Amino acid sequence: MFCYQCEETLNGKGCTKKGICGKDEETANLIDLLIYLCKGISVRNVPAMENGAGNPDAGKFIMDSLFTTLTNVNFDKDRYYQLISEAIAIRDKIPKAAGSEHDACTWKPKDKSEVEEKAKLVGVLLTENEDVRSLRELLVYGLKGVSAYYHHAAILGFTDDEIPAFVQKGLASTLKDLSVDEMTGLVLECGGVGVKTLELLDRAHTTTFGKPEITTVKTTVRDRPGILITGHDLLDLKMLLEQTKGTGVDVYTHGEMLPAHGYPAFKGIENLVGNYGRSWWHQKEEFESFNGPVLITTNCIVPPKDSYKDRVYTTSVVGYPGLKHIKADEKGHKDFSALIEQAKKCSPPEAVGNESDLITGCAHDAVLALAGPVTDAIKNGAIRRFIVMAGCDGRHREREYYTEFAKALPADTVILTAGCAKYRYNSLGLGDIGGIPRVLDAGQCNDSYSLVVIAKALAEAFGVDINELPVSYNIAWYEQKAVLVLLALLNLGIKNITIGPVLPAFVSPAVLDVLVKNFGLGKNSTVEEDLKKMVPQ
Ligand code: SF4
Ligand code: SF3
Repeated sequence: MFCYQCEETLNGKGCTKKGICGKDEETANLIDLLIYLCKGISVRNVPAMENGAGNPDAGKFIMDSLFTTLTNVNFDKDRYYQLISEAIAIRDKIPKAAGSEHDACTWKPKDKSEVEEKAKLVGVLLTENEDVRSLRELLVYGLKGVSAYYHHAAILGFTDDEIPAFVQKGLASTLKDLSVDEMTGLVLECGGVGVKTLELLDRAHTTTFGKPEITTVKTTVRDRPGILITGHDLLDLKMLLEQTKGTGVDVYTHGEMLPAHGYPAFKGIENLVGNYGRSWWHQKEEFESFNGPVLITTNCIVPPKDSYKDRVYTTSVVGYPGLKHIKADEKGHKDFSALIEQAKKCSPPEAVGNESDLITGCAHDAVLALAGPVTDAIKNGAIRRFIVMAGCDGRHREREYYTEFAKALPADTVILTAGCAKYRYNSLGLGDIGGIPRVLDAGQCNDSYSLVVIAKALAEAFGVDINELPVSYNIAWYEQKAVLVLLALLNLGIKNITIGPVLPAFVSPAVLDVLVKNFGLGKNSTVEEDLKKMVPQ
Protein backbone atom coordinates (compact mmCIF):
# COMPACT_ATOMS: atom_id res chain seq x y z
CA MET A 1 0.00 0.00 0.00
CA PHE A 2 0.95 3.60 -0.42
CA CYS A 3 -1.41 6.32 0.76
CA TYR A 4 -0.61 9.96 1.35
CA GLN A 5 -4.00 11.56 0.93
CA CYS A 6 -4.43 13.01 4.42
CA GLU A 7 -2.54 15.30 6.74
CA GLU A 8 -1.67 12.58 9.25
CA THR A 9 0.16 10.41 6.73
CA LEU A 10 3.12 8.57 8.25
CA ASN A 11 6.17 10.79 8.77
CA GLY A 12 4.67 13.35 6.41
CA LYS A 13 5.51 11.03 3.50
CA GLY A 14 3.06 8.16 3.14
CA CYS A 15 1.50 5.21 4.95
CA THR A 16 3.02 2.00 3.61
CA LYS A 17 2.13 -0.83 5.99
CA LYS A 18 -0.99 0.35 7.76
CA GLY A 19 -2.70 3.72 7.83
CA ILE A 20 -2.41 5.98 10.84
CA CYS A 21 -6.18 6.20 10.33
CA GLY A 22 -6.43 2.43 10.87
CA LYS A 23 -6.82 1.42 7.21
CA ASP A 24 -5.07 -1.90 6.58
CA GLU A 25 -3.02 -2.85 3.56
CA GLU A 26 -5.66 -4.91 1.77
CA THR A 27 -8.30 -2.19 2.18
CA ALA A 28 -5.89 0.50 0.97
CA ASN A 29 -5.09 -1.56 -2.13
CA LEU A 30 -8.77 -2.24 -2.84
CA ILE A 31 -9.40 1.51 -2.63
CA ASP A 32 -6.66 2.05 -5.24
CA LEU A 33 -8.27 -0.52 -7.52
CA LEU A 34 -11.73 1.01 -7.12
CA ILE A 35 -10.37 4.42 -8.09
CA TYR A 36 -8.50 2.88 -11.02
CA LEU A 37 -11.73 1.34 -12.28
CA CYS A 38 -13.63 4.61 -11.78
CA LYS A 39 -11.01 6.15 -14.06
CA GLY A 40 -11.63 3.37 -16.58
CA ILE A 41 -15.41 3.96 -16.46
CA SER A 42 -14.77 7.67 -17.01
CA VAL A 43 -12.50 7.13 -20.02
CA ARG A 44 -15.35 5.25 -21.67
CA ASN A 45 -18.25 7.31 -20.40
CA VAL A 46 -17.00 10.83 -21.23
CA PRO A 47 -17.04 10.33 -25.05
CA ALA A 48 -20.11 8.06 -24.79
CA MET A 49 -22.04 10.83 -22.98
CA GLU A 50 -21.12 13.25 -25.75
CA ASN A 51 -22.68 10.83 -28.25
CA GLY A 52 -25.76 10.29 -26.12
CA ALA A 53 -24.70 6.68 -25.40
CA GLY A 54 -23.27 7.21 -21.93
CA ASN A 55 -24.44 5.56 -18.76
CA PRO A 56 -26.23 8.25 -16.75
CA ASP A 57 -25.88 6.19 -13.55
CA ALA A 58 -22.09 6.00 -13.85
CA GLY A 59 -21.68 9.52 -12.44
CA LYS A 60 -23.57 8.71 -9.23
CA PHE A 61 -21.71 5.44 -8.81
CA ILE A 62 -18.33 7.13 -9.28
CA MET A 63 -19.11 9.98 -6.91
CA ASP A 64 -20.40 7.74 -4.15
CA SER A 65 -17.35 5.51 -4.65
CA LEU A 66 -14.98 8.47 -4.36
CA PHE A 67 -16.74 9.63 -1.20
CA THR A 68 -16.43 6.09 0.19
CA THR A 69 -12.63 6.26 -0.28
CA LEU A 70 -12.22 9.62 1.51
CA THR A 71 -10.22 9.40 4.74
CA ASN A 72 -12.12 7.84 7.67
CA VAL A 73 -15.24 6.94 5.71
CA ASN A 74 -15.17 3.22 5.03
CA PHE A 75 -12.85 0.50 6.31
CA ASP A 76 -14.96 -2.45 5.16
CA LYS A 77 -13.16 -4.72 2.67
CA ASP A 78 -16.35 -6.54 1.69
CA ARG A 79 -17.87 -3.24 0.65
CA TYR A 80 -14.86 -2.53 -1.59
CA TYR A 81 -14.99 -5.99 -3.22
CA GLN A 82 -18.66 -5.35 -3.95
CA LEU A 83 -18.00 -1.85 -5.36
CA ILE A 84 -15.20 -3.24 -7.56
CA SER A 85 -17.62 -5.80 -9.08
CA GLU A 86 -20.22 -3.10 -9.61
CA ALA A 87 -17.62 -0.84 -11.23
CA ILE A 88 -16.69 -3.54 -13.75
CA ALA A 89 -20.35 -4.21 -14.54
CA ILE A 90 -21.09 -0.50 -15.07
CA ARG A 91 -17.97 -0.01 -17.18
CA ASP A 92 -18.70 -2.99 -19.41
CA LYS A 93 -22.14 -1.69 -20.28
CA ILE A 94 -20.66 1.49 -21.77
CA PRO A 95 -19.59 1.34 -25.42
CA LYS A 96 -15.81 1.12 -25.92
CA ALA A 97 -13.96 4.30 -26.74
CA ALA A 98 -12.37 4.52 -30.19
CA GLY A 99 -8.82 3.17 -30.59
CA SER A 100 -6.93 0.97 -28.20
CA GLU A 101 -8.15 1.16 -24.65
CA HIS A 102 -6.33 1.65 -21.36
CA ASP A 103 -6.01 -1.36 -19.06
CA ALA A 104 -8.40 0.35 -16.59
CA CYS A 105 -11.09 0.04 -19.28
CA THR A 106 -10.55 -3.61 -20.06
CA TRP A 107 -9.10 -5.45 -17.04
CA LYS A 108 -11.41 -8.12 -15.69
CA PRO A 109 -10.70 -10.58 -12.87
CA LYS A 110 -11.54 -14.28 -12.94
CA ASP A 111 -11.79 -14.55 -9.19
CA LYS A 112 -11.23 -12.73 -5.90
CA SER A 113 -7.52 -13.57 -5.76
CA GLU A 114 -7.00 -11.75 -9.08
CA VAL A 115 -8.71 -8.72 -7.60
CA GLU A 116 -6.37 -8.85 -4.64
CA GLU A 117 -3.29 -9.16 -6.87
CA LYS A 118 -4.32 -6.38 -9.23
CA ALA A 119 -5.10 -4.11 -6.30
CA LYS A 120 -1.42 -4.19 -5.32
CA LEU A 121 -0.35 -2.84 -8.72
CA VAL A 122 -2.55 0.13 -9.49
CA GLY A 123 -1.86 2.60 -6.68
CA VAL A 124 -0.59 6.13 -6.57
CA LEU A 125 3.02 5.10 -7.28
CA LEU A 126 2.02 3.79 -10.70
CA THR A 127 2.71 7.34 -11.86
CA GLU A 128 6.50 7.53 -11.61
CA ASN A 129 7.16 11.21 -12.19
CA GLU A 130 6.76 12.95 -8.84
CA ASP A 131 5.28 16.17 -10.22
CA VAL A 132 2.84 14.45 -12.55
CA ARG A 133 1.80 12.22 -9.63
CA SER A 134 1.38 15.29 -7.45
CA LEU A 135 -0.89 17.08 -9.92
CA ARG A 136 -2.92 13.95 -10.64
CA GLU A 137 -3.45 13.21 -6.96
CA LEU A 138 -4.23 16.83 -6.14
CA LEU A 139 -6.97 16.59 -8.76
CA VAL A 140 -8.25 13.21 -7.52
CA TYR A 141 -8.42 14.47 -3.92
CA GLY A 142 -10.23 17.61 -5.04
CA LEU A 143 -12.68 15.36 -6.91
CA LYS A 144 -13.21 13.33 -3.73
CA GLY A 145 -14.20 16.57 -2.02
CA VAL A 146 -16.58 17.47 -4.87
CA SER A 147 -18.10 13.98 -4.64
CA ALA A 148 -18.65 14.22 -0.88
CA TYR A 149 -20.36 17.60 -1.06
CA TYR A 150 -22.38 16.57 -4.11
CA HIS A 151 -23.59 13.44 -2.32
CA HIS A 152 -25.10 15.59 0.44
CA ALA A 153 -26.86 17.86 -2.05
CA ALA A 154 -28.08 14.94 -4.19
CA ILE A 155 -29.76 13.08 -1.32
CA LEU A 156 -31.80 16.21 -0.73
CA GLY A 157 -32.82 16.18 -4.40
CA PHE A 158 -30.43 18.89 -5.62
CA THR A 159 -28.37 17.77 -8.60
CA ASP A 160 -26.48 19.31 -11.48
CA ASP A 161 -25.34 17.03 -14.33
CA GLU A 162 -22.34 19.21 -15.06
CA ILE A 163 -20.77 18.27 -11.73
CA PRO A 164 -20.59 14.47 -12.23
CA ALA A 165 -19.58 15.15 -15.83
CA PHE A 166 -16.58 17.15 -14.61
CA VAL A 167 -15.65 14.51 -12.06
CA GLN A 168 -15.49 11.96 -14.90
CA LYS A 169 -13.54 14.31 -17.14
CA GLY A 170 -11.06 14.86 -14.31
CA LEU A 171 -10.67 11.18 -13.52
CA ALA A 172 -10.22 10.27 -17.19
CA SER A 173 -7.54 12.94 -17.53
CA THR A 174 -5.34 11.18 -14.98
CA LEU A 175 -4.85 8.25 -17.35
CA LYS A 176 -3.62 10.54 -20.13
CA ASP A 177 -0.26 12.15 -20.75
CA LEU A 178 -1.10 15.81 -20.32
CA SER A 179 1.18 18.83 -20.10
CA VAL A 180 1.82 20.46 -16.72
CA ASP A 181 -0.29 23.43 -17.83
CA GLU A 182 -3.20 21.21 -18.76
CA MET A 183 -3.01 19.36 -15.45
CA THR A 184 -2.76 22.59 -13.45
CA GLY A 185 -5.71 23.97 -15.42
CA LEU A 186 -7.82 20.96 -14.42
CA VAL A 187 -6.85 21.33 -10.77
CA LEU A 188 -7.99 24.95 -10.77
CA GLU A 189 -11.12 24.07 -12.74
CA CYS A 190 -11.84 21.53 -10.00
CA GLY A 191 -11.80 24.42 -7.52
CA GLY A 192 -14.40 26.21 -9.67
CA VAL A 193 -16.58 23.09 -9.74
CA GLY A 194 -16.07 22.97 -5.97
CA VAL A 195 -17.54 26.48 -5.60
CA LYS A 196 -20.51 25.41 -7.70
CA THR A 197 -20.99 22.21 -5.67
CA LEU A 198 -20.78 24.06 -2.36
CA GLU A 199 -23.31 26.59 -3.65
CA LEU A 200 -25.64 23.73 -4.66
CA LEU A 201 -25.26 22.16 -1.22
CA ASP A 202 -25.92 25.49 0.48
CA ARG A 203 -29.14 25.78 -1.53
CA ALA A 204 -30.07 22.19 -0.70
CA HIS A 205 -29.55 22.72 3.03
CA THR A 206 -31.25 26.10 3.32
CA THR A 207 -34.20 25.09 1.14
CA THR A 208 -34.74 21.87 3.10
CA PHE A 209 -33.93 22.93 6.65
CA GLY A 210 -34.27 26.75 6.54
CA LYS A 211 -31.67 29.49 6.87
CA PRO A 212 -29.39 29.00 9.87
CA GLU A 213 -29.76 31.47 12.72
CA ILE A 214 -27.11 32.38 15.28
CA THR A 215 -27.79 29.86 18.04
CA THR A 216 -26.43 28.98 21.46
CA VAL A 217 -26.04 25.24 21.96
CA LYS A 218 -25.95 23.49 25.33
CA THR A 219 -23.27 20.90 26.02
CA THR A 220 -24.74 19.56 29.26
CA VAL A 221 -26.46 16.17 29.53
CA ARG A 222 -29.85 15.04 30.79
CA ASP A 223 -30.82 12.11 32.91
CA ARG A 224 -32.39 10.07 30.10
CA PRO A 225 -30.88 7.62 27.62
CA GLY A 226 -29.72 9.13 24.38
CA ILE A 227 -28.53 8.51 20.82
CA LEU A 228 -25.46 10.36 19.58
CA ILE A 229 -25.35 11.34 15.91
CA THR A 230 -22.12 12.36 14.22
CA GLY A 231 -20.88 13.09 10.71
CA HIS A 232 -22.38 15.59 8.28
CA ASP A 233 -25.73 14.18 7.12
CA LEU A 234 -28.57 16.46 8.24
CA LEU A 235 -31.21 14.30 6.56
CA ASP A 236 -30.26 11.40 8.81
CA LEU A 237 -30.66 13.71 11.81
CA LYS A 238 -34.11 14.72 10.59
CA MET A 239 -35.22 11.09 10.26
CA LEU A 240 -33.73 10.19 13.63
CA LEU A 241 -35.58 13.04 15.34
CA GLU A 242 -38.87 12.06 13.72
CA GLN A 243 -38.45 8.49 14.91
CA THR A 244 -37.32 9.26 18.46
CA LYS A 245 -40.15 11.73 19.11
CA GLY A 246 -42.12 10.68 22.17
CA THR A 247 -39.96 7.60 22.83
CA GLY A 248 -38.20 8.99 25.89
CA VAL A 249 -34.87 8.77 24.06
CA ASP A 250 -32.83 11.96 23.69
CA VAL A 251 -30.68 12.91 20.71
CA TYR A 252 -27.31 14.66 20.97
CA THR A 253 -25.13 15.94 18.14
CA HIS A 254 -21.41 15.22 17.95
CA GLY A 255 -18.54 16.64 15.87
CA GLU A 256 -19.66 18.05 12.53
CA MET A 257 -23.35 17.64 13.46
CA LEU A 258 -23.15 20.59 15.89
CA PRO A 259 -24.22 23.22 13.28
CA ALA A 260 -27.57 21.42 12.84
CA HIS A 261 -28.78 23.33 15.90
CA GLY A 262 -28.73 26.57 13.89
CA TYR A 263 -31.35 25.43 11.34
CA PRO A 264 -35.02 26.35 11.91
CA ALA A 265 -35.99 22.74 11.08
CA PHE A 266 -34.15 21.52 14.18
CA LYS A 267 -35.32 24.17 16.62
CA GLY A 268 -37.80 23.63 19.42
CA ILE A 269 -37.45 19.84 19.34
CA GLU A 270 -37.89 18.63 22.89
CA ASN A 271 -35.56 15.63 22.71
CA LEU A 272 -32.73 17.31 20.74
CA VAL A 273 -30.74 18.14 23.83
CA GLY A 274 -27.47 19.67 22.67
CA ASN A 275 -23.97 18.82 21.53
CA TYR A 276 -21.85 16.15 23.17
CA GLY A 277 -18.07 16.12 22.99
CA ARG A 278 -15.70 17.61 20.50
CA SER A 279 -14.28 16.77 17.08
CA TRP A 280 -13.99 13.33 15.46
CA TRP A 281 -10.72 12.12 16.94
CA HIS A 282 -12.00 12.23 20.53
CA GLN A 283 -14.57 9.57 19.78
CA LYS A 284 -12.84 6.75 21.62
CA GLU A 285 -13.36 8.46 24.97
CA GLU A 286 -16.58 10.21 24.06
CA PHE A 287 -18.44 7.25 22.56
CA GLU A 288 -17.41 5.30 25.65
CA SER A 289 -18.80 7.81 28.13
CA PHE A 290 -21.90 8.54 26.07
CA ASN A 291 -23.21 5.10 27.08
CA GLY A 292 -25.86 4.93 24.35
CA PRO A 293 -26.00 4.09 20.62
CA VAL A 294 -24.01 6.19 18.15
CA LEU A 295 -24.99 6.79 14.53
CA ILE A 296 -22.10 7.64 12.18
CA THR A 297 -23.49 9.28 9.06
CA THR A 298 -20.26 10.24 7.22
CA ASN A 299 -16.59 10.82 7.99
CA CYS A 300 -14.81 10.69 10.33
CA ILE A 301 -14.99 7.23 11.88
CA VAL A 302 -12.18 6.09 14.16
CA PRO A 303 -11.74 2.29 14.46
CA PRO A 304 -14.03 1.56 17.43
CA LYS A 305 -13.03 -0.01 20.73
CA ASP A 306 -14.52 -3.39 21.63
CA SER A 307 -16.04 -1.84 24.74
CA TYR A 308 -18.62 0.19 22.76
CA LYS A 309 -18.57 -1.44 19.32
CA ASP A 310 -21.92 -3.12 19.80
CA ARG A 311 -23.66 0.23 20.05
CA VAL A 312 -22.11 1.92 16.99
CA TYR A 313 -24.12 2.00 13.75
CA THR A 314 -22.96 3.19 10.35
CA THR A 315 -25.10 4.34 7.47
CA SER A 316 -24.77 5.52 3.86
CA VAL A 317 -21.16 5.49 2.56
CA VAL A 318 -19.67 4.78 6.00
CA GLY A 319 -18.60 1.27 6.94
CA TYR A 320 -16.46 -0.65 9.36
CA PRO A 321 -16.19 -4.45 9.63
CA GLY A 322 -18.43 -5.84 12.33
CA LEU A 323 -20.50 -2.67 12.87
CA LYS A 324 -24.22 -2.69 12.18
CA HIS A 325 -25.14 -0.81 9.00
CA ILE A 326 -28.47 0.94 8.40
CA LYS A 327 -29.49 1.07 4.75
CA ALA A 328 -32.07 3.34 3.18
CA ASP A 329 -35.06 1.74 1.43
CA GLU A 330 -35.93 2.60 -2.19
CA LYS A 331 -37.63 5.80 -1.01
CA GLY A 332 -34.60 6.89 0.98
CA HIS A 333 -36.22 6.13 4.34
CA LYS A 334 -34.04 4.68 7.11
CA ASP A 335 -35.33 2.63 10.00
CA PHE A 336 -33.56 3.60 13.23
CA SER A 337 -35.74 1.46 15.52
CA ALA A 338 -32.81 -0.81 16.43
CA LEU A 339 -30.91 2.19 17.86
CA ILE A 340 -33.98 3.45 19.70
CA GLU A 341 -34.67 0.07 21.29
CA GLN A 342 -31.02 -0.33 22.26
CA ALA A 343 -30.92 3.20 23.71
CA LYS A 344 -33.83 2.42 26.03
CA LYS A 345 -31.65 -0.22 27.71
CA CYS A 346 -28.61 2.07 28.07
CA SER A 347 -27.59 4.43 30.86
CA PRO A 348 -27.81 8.19 30.27
CA PRO A 349 -24.65 9.90 28.96
CA GLU A 350 -21.96 11.03 31.38
CA ALA A 351 -20.93 14.68 31.20
CA VAL A 352 -17.81 15.52 29.16
CA GLY A 353 -15.82 18.66 28.39
CA ASN A 354 -16.13 21.97 30.15
CA GLU A 355 -19.89 22.15 29.48
CA SER A 356 -19.65 25.70 28.16
CA ASP A 357 -22.26 26.81 25.66
CA LEU A 358 -21.25 26.85 22.00
CA ILE A 359 -22.39 29.29 19.32
CA THR A 360 -23.19 28.14 15.80
CA GLY A 361 -25.45 29.05 12.88
CA CYS A 362 -23.40 32.06 11.74
CA ALA A 363 -23.93 31.20 8.07
CA HIS A 364 -24.07 33.85 5.36
CA ASP A 365 -27.70 34.90 5.82
CA ALA A 366 -27.31 35.30 9.57
CA VAL A 367 -24.04 37.22 9.24
CA LEU A 368 -25.27 39.38 6.38
CA ALA A 369 -28.33 40.22 8.43
CA LEU A 370 -25.71 41.89 10.64
CA ALA A 371 -24.09 43.55 7.60
CA GLY A 372 -24.88 47.03 8.96
CA PRO A 373 -23.31 46.50 12.39
CA VAL A 374 -20.41 44.54 10.87
CA THR A 375 -19.50 47.20 8.30
CA ASP A 376 -19.94 49.92 10.96
CA ALA A 377 -17.66 47.98 13.32
CA ILE A 378 -15.02 47.74 10.58
CA LYS A 379 -15.35 51.44 9.71
CA ASN A 380 -15.11 52.65 13.30
CA GLY A 381 -12.23 50.31 14.06
CA ALA A 382 -14.09 48.07 16.55
CA ILE A 383 -13.26 45.16 14.24
CA ARG A 384 -9.71 45.39 12.91
CA ARG A 385 -9.54 42.12 11.06
CA PHE A 386 -11.24 38.82 10.27
CA ILE A 387 -9.27 35.60 10.32
CA VAL A 388 -10.72 32.69 8.36
CA MET A 389 -9.78 29.63 10.40
CA ALA A 390 -11.93 27.04 8.65
CA GLY A 391 -11.06 23.41 8.04
CA CYS A 392 -10.46 20.21 9.93
CA ASP A 393 -9.28 19.11 13.32
CA GLY A 394 -6.87 16.23 13.85
CA ARG A 395 -4.83 14.36 16.41
CA HIS A 396 -1.42 15.92 15.91
CA ARG A 397 0.05 17.91 18.79
CA GLU A 398 0.99 20.67 16.36
CA ARG A 399 -2.69 21.56 16.22
CA GLU A 400 -2.46 23.13 19.67
CA TYR A 401 -1.13 26.00 17.58
CA TYR A 402 -4.72 26.81 16.53
CA THR A 403 -5.90 27.13 20.14
CA GLU A 404 -2.90 29.28 21.00
CA PHE A 405 -3.35 31.41 17.88
CA ALA A 406 -7.04 31.99 18.69
CA LYS A 407 -6.16 32.93 22.28
CA ALA A 408 -3.43 35.32 21.14
CA LEU A 409 -5.61 37.17 18.63
CA PRO A 410 -6.24 40.79 19.70
CA ALA A 411 -9.72 41.53 21.07
CA ASP A 412 -10.62 43.54 17.96
CA THR A 413 -10.40 40.55 15.62
CA VAL A 414 -13.09 38.05 14.62
CA ILE A 415 -12.61 34.41 13.63
CA LEU A 416 -14.69 33.13 10.71
CA THR A 417 -14.83 29.36 10.84
CA ALA A 418 -16.46 26.25 9.39
CA GLY A 419 -15.62 22.58 9.76
CA CYS A 420 -14.43 20.68 12.81
CA ALA A 421 -11.32 22.89 13.14
CA LYS A 422 -13.49 25.12 15.36
CA TYR A 423 -13.31 22.71 18.29
CA ARG A 424 -9.79 24.00 18.92
CA TYR A 425 -11.19 27.38 20.03
CA ASN A 426 -15.01 27.44 20.14
CA SER A 427 -15.19 26.85 23.88
CA LEU A 428 -12.56 29.43 24.85
CA GLY A 429 -15.19 32.06 25.59
CA LEU A 430 -13.68 34.66 23.26
CA GLY A 431 -16.69 36.92 23.72
CA ASP A 432 -18.19 39.36 21.24
CA ILE A 433 -17.66 42.77 19.71
CA GLY A 434 -20.81 44.85 20.16
CA GLY A 435 -22.96 41.71 19.97
CA ILE A 436 -21.03 40.14 17.07
CA PRO A 437 -19.55 36.83 18.31
CA ARG A 438 -15.75 36.72 18.01
CA VAL A 439 -16.00 33.16 16.71
CA LEU A 440 -18.48 33.22 13.84
CA ASP A 441 -19.17 29.55 13.13
CA ALA A 442 -20.70 29.24 9.67
CA GLY A 443 -21.24 25.53 10.18
CA GLN A 444 -19.80 22.29 8.84
CA CYS A 445 -16.96 22.14 6.34
CA ASN A 446 -19.94 21.61 4.00
CA ASP A 447 -20.84 25.23 4.73
CA SER A 448 -17.52 26.76 3.70
CA TYR A 449 -19.46 28.44 0.90
CA SER A 450 -20.88 30.81 3.52
CA LEU A 451 -17.41 32.21 4.14
CA VAL A 452 -17.07 32.99 0.44
CA VAL A 453 -20.47 34.73 0.37
CA ILE A 454 -19.56 36.79 3.44
CA ALA A 455 -16.17 37.79 1.97
CA LYS A 456 -17.73 38.71 -1.38
CA ALA A 457 -20.46 40.77 0.31
CA LEU A 458 -17.88 42.65 2.38
CA ALA A 459 -15.78 43.31 -0.74
CA GLU A 460 -18.85 44.72 -2.43
CA ALA A 461 -19.86 46.82 0.57
CA PHE A 462 -16.41 48.39 0.70
CA GLY A 463 -15.95 48.53 -3.08
CA VAL A 464 -12.64 46.69 -2.93
CA ASP A 465 -11.13 43.52 -4.35
CA ILE A 466 -11.58 40.43 -2.17
CA ASN A 467 -7.82 40.42 -1.49
CA GLU A 468 -7.92 43.99 -0.19
CA LEU A 469 -10.35 43.19 2.61
CA PRO A 470 -9.10 43.09 6.21
CA VAL A 471 -9.27 39.28 6.05
CA SER A 472 -6.47 36.72 6.56
CA TYR A 473 -6.70 32.99 5.95
CA ASN A 474 -5.22 30.50 8.41
CA ILE A 475 -6.69 27.17 7.36
CA ALA A 476 -6.28 23.78 9.02
CA TRP A 477 -6.62 20.74 6.78
CA TYR A 478 -6.85 17.01 7.36
CA GLU A 479 -8.84 15.22 4.68
CA GLN A 480 -9.78 15.69 1.04
CA LYS A 481 -12.84 17.88 1.49
CA ALA A 482 -10.48 20.48 2.90
CA VAL A 483 -8.29 20.05 -0.20
CA LEU A 484 -11.31 20.94 -2.31
CA VAL A 485 -12.16 23.96 -0.15
CA LEU A 486 -8.60 25.18 -0.64
CA LEU A 487 -8.86 24.70 -4.43
CA ALA A 488 -12.19 26.57 -4.35
CA LEU A 489 -10.57 29.53 -2.57
CA LEU A 490 -7.71 29.55 -5.09
CA ASN A 491 -10.21 29.44 -7.94
CA LEU A 492 -11.86 32.56 -6.47
CA GLY A 493 -8.51 34.31 -6.71
CA ILE A 494 -7.89 34.47 -2.95
CA LYS A 495 -4.20 35.01 -2.30
CA ASN A 496 -1.79 34.46 0.59
CA ILE A 497 -3.66 31.59 2.23
CA THR A 498 -1.77 29.96 5.08
CA ILE A 499 -2.36 26.24 5.60
CA GLY A 500 -1.24 23.86 8.31
CA PRO A 501 -0.33 22.19 10.52
CA VAL A 502 1.82 20.61 7.78
CA LEU A 503 1.89 20.88 4.01
CA PRO A 504 0.28 18.05 2.04
CA ALA A 505 2.74 15.22 1.34
CA PHE A 506 1.23 14.87 -2.12
CA VAL A 507 2.30 18.39 -3.15
CA SER A 508 5.74 17.99 -4.71
CA PRO A 509 8.32 20.78 -4.34
CA ALA A 510 7.78 21.89 -7.94
CA VAL A 511 4.00 21.99 -7.58
CA LEU A 512 4.36 23.86 -4.30
CA ASP A 513 6.57 26.35 -6.05
CA VAL A 514 3.78 27.05 -8.56
CA LEU A 515 1.27 27.52 -5.73
CA VAL A 516 3.62 29.83 -3.86
CA LYS A 517 4.46 31.95 -6.93
CA ASN A 518 0.91 32.25 -8.25
CA PHE A 519 -1.12 32.34 -5.06
CA GLY A 520 1.24 33.16 -2.22
CA LEU A 521 0.21 29.90 -0.50
CA GLY A 522 2.28 29.21 2.60
CA LYS A 523 2.59 26.99 5.65
CA ASN A 524 1.79 28.24 9.13
CA SER A 525 4.73 29.05 11.38
CA THR A 526 4.73 30.12 15.04
CA VAL A 527 1.84 31.95 16.66
CA GLU A 528 4.00 35.09 17.04
CA GLU A 529 5.21 35.10 13.43
CA ASP A 530 1.78 34.39 12.00
CA LEU A 531 0.14 37.06 14.13
CA LYS A 532 2.60 39.63 12.81
CA LYS A 533 1.81 38.54 9.26
CA MET A 534 -1.95 38.15 9.57
CA VAL A 535 -2.85 40.95 11.99
CA PRO A 536 -0.69 43.89 10.93
CA GLN A 537 -0.48 46.69 13.50
FE1 SF4 B 1 -2.41 7.20 5.95
FE2 SF4 B 1 -4.16 9.20 5.82
FE3 SF4 B 1 -4.05 7.37 3.90
FE4 SF4 B 1 -5.03 6.78 6.32
S1 SF4 B 1 -5.90 8.22 4.81
S2 SF4 B 1 -3.64 5.52 5.09
S3 SF4 B 1 -3.65 8.00 7.63
S4 SF4 B 1 -2.48 8.85 4.42
FE1 SF3 C 1 -13.79 17.19 10.22
FE2 SF3 C 1 -13.43 14.64 9.58
FE3 SF3 C 1 -12.49 17.56 7.99
FE4 SF3 C 1 -15.98 18.28 8.00
S1 SF3 C 1 -15.15 15.50 10.52
S2 SF3 C 1 -14.12 18.82 8.67
S3 SF3 C 1 -11.92 16.18 9.52
